[in-house]
Amino acid sequence: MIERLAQQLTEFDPQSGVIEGAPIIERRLSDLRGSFADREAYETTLAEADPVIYTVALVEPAQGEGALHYGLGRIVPGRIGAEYYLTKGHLHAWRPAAEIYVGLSGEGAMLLEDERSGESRLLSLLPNSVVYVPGFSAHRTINTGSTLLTYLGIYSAAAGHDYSFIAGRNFRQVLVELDGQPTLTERSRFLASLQTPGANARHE
Ligand code: S6P
Ligand code: ZN
Repeated sequence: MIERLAQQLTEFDPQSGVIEGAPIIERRLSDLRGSFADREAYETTLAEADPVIYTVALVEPAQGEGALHYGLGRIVPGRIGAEYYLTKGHLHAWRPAAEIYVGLSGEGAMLLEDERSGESRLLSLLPNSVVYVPGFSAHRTINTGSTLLTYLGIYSAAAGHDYSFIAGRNFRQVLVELDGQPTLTERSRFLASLQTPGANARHE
């Protein structure tokens, strides 16, 4: 008899972020302390409410060499100060492990940062688009739209998550709304612009 894997076939609902039978990780604003650049805006918002920023439904049908895991991510729209709602971001504990992201709904972006070169790259995450995240890349997903951003992330069961990079110094770049447009700018430059009202964080 053929042995069938648990969760070999699943159905998902991007609107609710639910995959039948899969556990859901819920990240609220309070779980994202240190993720957003504008600390004052973060504390002010958190004093009023602690909304769910994103959820991930996790499917782990098998373990071990060659096996795959995947997650259904769902980020609500919004900003803390000028910075769009985002995921914490991580490197894979097994650094060479790549990942595939498939955009399902909404408008967003993936910010990648190569751990070895420090190089940043911003890639659109849109419905019917696929983003390849190479190994050794810290990656974070960002909702730049006004609706839910949903996607599937598919990765090696052996990849693992390393969040210490983010807890340490965060990404070098931030994606902020400037003049109504998503704009990638250096974190240090953006932080300096917060200290100097009227200053422009844009690269001139
Ligand atoms: C896992 C994959 C995604 C993220 C999800 C949440 O390798 O990249 O499923 O877990 O986008 O992000 P984070 O940074 O909170 O794990
Ligand atoms: Zn990942």
